[in-house]
Amino acid sequence: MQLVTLEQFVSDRQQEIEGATGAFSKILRDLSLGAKLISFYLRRAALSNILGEIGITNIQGESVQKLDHLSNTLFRQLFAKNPHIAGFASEEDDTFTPLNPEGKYVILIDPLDGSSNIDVGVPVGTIFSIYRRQTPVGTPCTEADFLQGGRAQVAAGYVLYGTSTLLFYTTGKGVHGFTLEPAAGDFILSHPDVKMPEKVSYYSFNDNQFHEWHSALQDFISALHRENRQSAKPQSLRYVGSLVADFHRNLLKGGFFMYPGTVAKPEGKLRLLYEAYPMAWLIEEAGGAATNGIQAILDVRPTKLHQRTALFLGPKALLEKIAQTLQPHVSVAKI
Ligand code: AFP
Repeated sequence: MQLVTLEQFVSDRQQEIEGATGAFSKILRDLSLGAKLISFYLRRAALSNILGEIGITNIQGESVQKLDHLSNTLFRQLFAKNPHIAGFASEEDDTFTPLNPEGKYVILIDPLDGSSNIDVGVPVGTIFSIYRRQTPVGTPCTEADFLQGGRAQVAAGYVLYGTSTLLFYTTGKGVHGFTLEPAAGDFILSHPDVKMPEKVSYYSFNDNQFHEWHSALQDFISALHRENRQSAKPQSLRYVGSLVADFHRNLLKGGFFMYPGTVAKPEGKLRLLYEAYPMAWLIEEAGGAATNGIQAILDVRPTKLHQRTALFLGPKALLEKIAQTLQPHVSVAKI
């Protein structure tokens, strides 16, 4: 078997990002270094007194875990030293941080997604998204550089800290996955050009909110359950509660994920910029689809850094069916 490292793979494909000059390789190198360090911290977290909460609440209203803080600080420090990165925005921070005015790119990150799972050893992840800045090089970046919309991403990906540490990314030329070889300390190509199966083997959602969803969505899911009961090969429920882990399983095995809004809170829980855009691009590149129930996520216009959205991820045919079901109720549910 030929071993191809992430560094080699990216450097061979520099031209995938139009006009790239080695900057993208350096950004991915920082991302992968951050991922290796977080992977190391997570493995010995219970032994290093870095589990548990810090005692503060972040901009999302969520309690900050020690490892959230550590991961956020780590990425900020790595990116601050990278001359190609003009600014950094994180799900953990109130607002974006301008970094190097000479940088051409801005980066958005969810440093440790699913962090309520850390204390119990359940997989968590990092999600990232990179844009070419809009404002002139040589000036401090502005919020507009981060609010360009999902179709302006130049790279997006995630790291899954699971039984292995995996890094999957896209630059719009397919989705490629790498596995961390701990002895060598390198990410090695393990999943070239991933395509999502059409068949839905798993469905993933938190049905605790079933009765708060719009009735059209309740009816759709009840019908799915009925079909499953009659099927010789029913779909199985798998829900980790870490988006990266749920996404990754469904991408490789074939599945459907949703985190819809409720009638009272139609905007849902997940973040458009840090979670939905990167996952939407990845799944589209793998042959699937991502919507907010009705509209393609990548076409949803961003208005603020911490905007939330309903999120549906899965094979195109299924998401089209859901969109047809929800469309007549859009004015009621604002899903
Ligand atoms: P935490 O980072 O607070 O654990 O939230 C994880 C997450 O943003 C996403 O990764 C999950 O898909 C989703 O929330 C799970 O939310 P529920 O716990 O409400 O099901």
